[in-house]
Amino acid sequence: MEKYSLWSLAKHALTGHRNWPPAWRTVRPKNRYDVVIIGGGGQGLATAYYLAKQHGITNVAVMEKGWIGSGNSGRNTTAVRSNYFYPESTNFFEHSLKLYEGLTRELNYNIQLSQHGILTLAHSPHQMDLLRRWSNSIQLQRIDAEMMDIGQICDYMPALDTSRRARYPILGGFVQRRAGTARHDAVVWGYARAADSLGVDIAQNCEVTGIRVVGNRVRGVETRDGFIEADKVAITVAGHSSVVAGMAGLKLPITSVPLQAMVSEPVKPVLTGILLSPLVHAYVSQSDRGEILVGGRTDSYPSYGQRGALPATEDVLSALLNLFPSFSRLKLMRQWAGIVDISPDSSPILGKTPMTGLYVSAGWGTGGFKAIPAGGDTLAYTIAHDRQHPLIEPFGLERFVTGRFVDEGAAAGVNH
Ligand code: FAD
Ligand code: PYC
Repeated sequence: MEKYSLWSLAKHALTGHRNWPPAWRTVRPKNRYDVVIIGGGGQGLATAYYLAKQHGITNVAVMEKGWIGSGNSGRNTTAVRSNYFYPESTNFFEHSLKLYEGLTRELNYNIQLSQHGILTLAHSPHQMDLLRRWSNSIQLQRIDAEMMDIGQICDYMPALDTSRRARYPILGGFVQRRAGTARHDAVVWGYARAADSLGVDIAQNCEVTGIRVVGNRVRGVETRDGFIEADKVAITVAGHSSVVAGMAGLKLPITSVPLQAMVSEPVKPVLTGILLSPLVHAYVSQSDRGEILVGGRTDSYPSYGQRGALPATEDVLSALLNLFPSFSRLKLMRQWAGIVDISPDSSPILGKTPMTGLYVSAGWGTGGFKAIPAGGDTLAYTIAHDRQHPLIEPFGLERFVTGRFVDEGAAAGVNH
């Protein structure tokens, strides 16, 4: 792996980047691997990286039907935080946030982590009580969270309409200051480059069309270029989890719906951190380029169209203007969507399946970007030992039989 010193950066800039080496190899997949990972998003690439780095398992292929990061990992709004409600979730997401805090160094790739906080608003006394309960629960788990009164909110985010005239006046909120954003492409490319340098094969434009199962044991995957034998197969395909799991005869309790995001023209810095209003239903931040980035509710019906429908776009924009009336003068530049896979309790489905050698990372819904380091780390452990990592024991498929849900709908950030 090339080390990027100031000198090498200057040399590449002066030569028009013509001799810049590719960050990962272009491979033709082999006939056999120890582990095949289906899906080259952040979760799949991180799993491959930790398999090689932590467990010495390097005969691994990541099979991606398009280009890496072309799914939700390259379409999300990049929020990273660990302010969930139940200890099962906060333990897992705090592990992820800590891994994010060291990731630039770990991967030798600048993931542009920016910890300017996430502020969640309350617009009624009842919501204030809920936020106090939520932030107390997080503090009891020794994770940072603090309540803010209206004066503190004015100082933190002056562009926000904090007047009593607002359509939904703001009463207060709570902030997690270590939360923030990380550059999504960089997270994907950083894991890809590091996994490749440890010997992992990354095969792009290589769709998996079937999973071969004999008896109750996985034997490998079918692709357009033929069969690839594998002892273990992991499904990390976000919006297509039910489709791909169905290839092995596995039924997942997942609904797939589009989730949109959009950006304005760039403006000078006006926002610090991320703002979330569960009532008007929008979350807002400002990208490094200066665009106002906004998202909100999912579309109302299941679909595999990666575009999103107009009613949700209108709702999100109207929510944005409730919070920031001055943004009505901005031009909207781009809108896009990804397909998110939502589980009944809004928590991930992670780890072993009833089939020997088949593992799954699904049900991330609207929140799996922040979970990429911990999802990869814990799934790699689970694959290597064929034993659920302790942090993801609560997130196994069997909870839909036992009824031990981890209901994080209220903390998921945006509604499902
Ligand atoms: P993906 O990145 O979707 O990767 C799956 C890959 O599998 C894709 O590249 C796809 O092409 C590939 N694939 C599918 N089928 C096959 C096949 N048959 N063969 C081979 N490859 C296949 N999360 C947060 O934490 N914070 C946020 O702020 C946030 N905002 C979001 C905003 C939007 C608009 C969206 C859509 C999502 C958001 N999320 C957010 C959710 C987050 O993006 C996802 O949970 C996360 O990226 C999932 O990662 P993944 O690697 O599992 O999936
Ligand atoms: O999970 O924090 C989140 C999130 C914010 C916007 C979409 N998802």
